[in-house]
Amino acid sequence: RRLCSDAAAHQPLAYLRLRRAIRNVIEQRAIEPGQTLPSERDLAQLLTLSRVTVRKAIAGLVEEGVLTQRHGAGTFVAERIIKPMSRLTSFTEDLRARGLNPRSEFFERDVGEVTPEESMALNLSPGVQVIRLHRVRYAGDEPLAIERTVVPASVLPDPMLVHDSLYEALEARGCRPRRALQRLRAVLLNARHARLLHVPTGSAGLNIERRAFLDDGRVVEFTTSWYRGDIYDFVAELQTD
Ligand code: 16G
Repeated sequence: RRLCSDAAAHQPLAYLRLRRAIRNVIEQRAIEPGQTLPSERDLAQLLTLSRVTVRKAIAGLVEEGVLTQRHGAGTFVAERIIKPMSRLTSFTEDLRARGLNPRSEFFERDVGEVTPEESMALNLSPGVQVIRLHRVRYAGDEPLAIERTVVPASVLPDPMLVHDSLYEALEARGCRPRRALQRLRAVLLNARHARLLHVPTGSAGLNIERRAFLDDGRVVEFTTSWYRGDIYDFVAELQTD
């Protein structure tokens, strides 16, 4: 019992504290994308931490895609947006973690009866209501992706509940998805998509479909996205069985 009330038990581990501190520094843009982080040894000395602690904190941020390492050249704040495929995060969370300012511009936010295609994608009965969001996703002024999302109205009854982040709106209703299936394919961006993303027609893009589920198996969202291929890296950690 005494162990449980010990203050030390509530202190996050040193490497987790350092990881948060480095993330804050990046979020505040004290180190810009592309710039190098001080070396492991310098950080350890400066902060009077062990090198093991520093290494663990940095490894965590590399795994998250916030930092990248080039052999012999050191550790950098990532320039391209590196998105781990195995983490169910939102656009807003991904950008904030990199010190960028996520924003959406909607061209459509409505409610309607599910179409046959949508009812298959979301596993819904014909006739039920869905909300639809169609938007361009920005980091500040720079467009990064186009997204078309369908959500059952039973999960989110009003599209106006989504101010900027869908996942925040879902979280507020206790409907944050726990699991998702995602398919990614290479595409050439058509004229319309290219114009919205401020890139030349025919530029490389990533077409991604995400079906996200609640614990009970109900589909929460079906989103089709077009991400800019010149900015995004999707990475996954692989393991043998
Ligand atoms: C990401 C998801 C998308 C989800 C959105 C929510 C991918 C490929 N897609 O863009 O499915 O709807 O995040 O972001 O990662 P939000 O909460 O910022 O609206």
